[in-house]
Amino acid sequence: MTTSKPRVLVARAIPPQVLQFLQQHFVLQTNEDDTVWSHDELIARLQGMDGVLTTGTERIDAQLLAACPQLKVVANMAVGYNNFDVAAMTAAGVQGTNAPDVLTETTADFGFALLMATARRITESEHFLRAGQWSKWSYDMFTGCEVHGSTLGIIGMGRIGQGIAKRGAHGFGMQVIYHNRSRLTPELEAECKARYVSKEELLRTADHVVLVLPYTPENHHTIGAAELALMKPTATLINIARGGIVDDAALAQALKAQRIAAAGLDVFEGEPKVHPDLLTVPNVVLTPHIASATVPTRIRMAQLAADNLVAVLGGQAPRTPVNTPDGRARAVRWVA
Ligand code: 8YV
Repeated sequence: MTTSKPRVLVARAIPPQVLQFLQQHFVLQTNEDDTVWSHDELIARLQGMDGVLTTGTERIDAQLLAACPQLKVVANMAVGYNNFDVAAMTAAGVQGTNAPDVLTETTADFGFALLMATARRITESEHFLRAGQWSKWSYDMFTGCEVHGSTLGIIGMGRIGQGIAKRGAHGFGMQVIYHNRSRLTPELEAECKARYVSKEELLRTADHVVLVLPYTPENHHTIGAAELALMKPTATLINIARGGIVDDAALAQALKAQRIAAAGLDVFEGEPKVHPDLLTVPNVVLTPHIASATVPTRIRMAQLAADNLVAVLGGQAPRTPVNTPDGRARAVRWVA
């Protein structure tokens, strides 16, 4: 009897140890140059593939699914999966998976780091120093916003939001308020020392507003000019969620006019492009979508995506599914 291994495409560069692991299980096509393929190129490369490991950059939509009828599983190396058309995947019998949990604490650390950098003007003052502009100490040089004891407002209270709440409440004595689609259980609220409020109350009262919600059509421009106008002029806004949740043009205007004190952004509308006005205002800290970027976490994320591919293509349930295409699942047709 001949044995055949499933065919898997790894759409971007991933940690080499995870690539080696995948090589043991599959006939692999890789992208070690880490080229960002166009949608058409991705479709072309997916011909004959049973599974694919994606990152948030690759869009999996109805057109792609129709052009790749043999595809059975798409494993995203990201907790967010707004690059998936989940309904189309379910209808096509394609299993989607994401990579939650393994990045929660790392991403919460980064959210807090970005908040601190923004409130205390770390990058702005470093640029000033590097530019040779530091000639003397002054009492009001780079005075920022208080972090300890202030009010932390979190919009999107999933695992990462809860991690940020705990850091703020327990580490920095902050009053934590949150807004979410659904309230946490009383036990979780107590653990996070967090109080549920309306979005409007949060925007009006928080000293630091942190966005950690998933990007969905309903969440498009959750923060626009009207919401920014509700915020305190001394407040900061931190976005580690997704581009598109904030109206970046409106934010740039608000920062320029100092309608809010400062912002910290790790994600952008249309990234890797950044709204040009954000690049010219001083009171914003900008980072290139690195909230989960530590070596161990990126390995864990890739390994979880790889484990999901092995499970699904071996006829098992994935560890972290995002849909249930049961009944209509595309057949697993090779003999291992
Ligand atoms: C990823 C992220 O690095 O997990 C997510 O949702 O935004 C990041 O951790 C990025 O999406 C690449 O896959």
